[in-house]
Amino acid sequence: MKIGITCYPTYGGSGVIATELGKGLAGRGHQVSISDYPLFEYPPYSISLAAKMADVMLTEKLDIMHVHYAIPHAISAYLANSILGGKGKKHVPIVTTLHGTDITIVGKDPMMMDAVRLGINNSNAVTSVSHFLKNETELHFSPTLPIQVIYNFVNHDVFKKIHDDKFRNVFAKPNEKILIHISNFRPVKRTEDVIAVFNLVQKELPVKLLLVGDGPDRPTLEMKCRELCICDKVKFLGRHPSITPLLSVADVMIMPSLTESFGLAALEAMSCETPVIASDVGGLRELIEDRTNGFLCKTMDVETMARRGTELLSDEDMLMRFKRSARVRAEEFNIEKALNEYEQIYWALLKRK
Ligand code: GMT
Repeated sequence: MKIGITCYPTYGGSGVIATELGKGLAGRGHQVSISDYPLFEYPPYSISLAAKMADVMLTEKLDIMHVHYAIPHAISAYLANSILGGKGKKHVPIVTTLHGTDITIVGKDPMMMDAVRLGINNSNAVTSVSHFLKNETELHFSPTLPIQVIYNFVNHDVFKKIHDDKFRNVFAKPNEKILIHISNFRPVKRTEDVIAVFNLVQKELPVKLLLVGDGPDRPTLEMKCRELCICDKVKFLGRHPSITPLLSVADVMIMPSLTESFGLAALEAMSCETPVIASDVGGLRELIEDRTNGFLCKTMDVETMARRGTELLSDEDMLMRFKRSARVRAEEFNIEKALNEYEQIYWALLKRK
């Protein structure tokens, strides 16, 4: 098949999933083109994108256009098909994968409601990355199409624990534990809770915190660390192209988000044998098994998160058990399964064409 894939060219799980899906499909002999046209960085993004999509659909004779996010990508794809229709050309079937932010946050803005619905209902197939997101979408948008859940995945050979004591020594002494948080530091990630939890844990045991990523809340966090006098224990590492070495030196990840439609960073951590203390929300409930390979705590309940963190980090047997179980659980979210499910959708649409 010839498949076009569109995603946000930014740091984030949806871009990772779209890219890995493209690589996986190419590995199975499909021809895949991923849109990374530089014009997309500038307004009017959706219209430029639609024009580019129509061009690629036509010149590459695409069989399928797979877009990640309803807004604006599904709407751009719909527009692209209208451009093709205007030229008397055939529509290309659109597959839309919902990743969350447009549904859970922007989608609830009444102004955007109809636009999101337009994108979803003009797709030929819609998938979501968790049951939580499927239910949210059905509740708020009453889509006309059934939504199929296809869980996110990781490459378990890439996200695999690397044993490197020398690298670990860069961040912590042998007697110190390491907590890690990775995100884009948006308010939804509750990074202030990461600092609050860490502050409580570091009062109980020797521990360091690695903060990976960047975003709007970072300056506030840096100030908070100064206020709490914990700067020597917290490392702001910024964005990293390869996070496996960092996940591998960490003992526990903390993800106190207000919501996560899936929580790909948690899956990546688990694949590197790093258990996760997370909020009991969204898709995280479908990934983390509470008290087995992580802890699910009430959102913003930093005391409980800190208690669980201290408990886990100070009990070597329990920590080993959780680490092993995290990897076993992560292996259930594998790319082959996801590729089969996406391919089935593509073939069914091609048959209908
Ligand atoms: O969470 C973000 O800010 C980034 C966003 C993205 O576009 O990657 O993440 C969303 O999609 C990921 C991939 O499916 C999910 O793992 C994240 O849970 C989801 N973010 C939210 O729901 C807040």
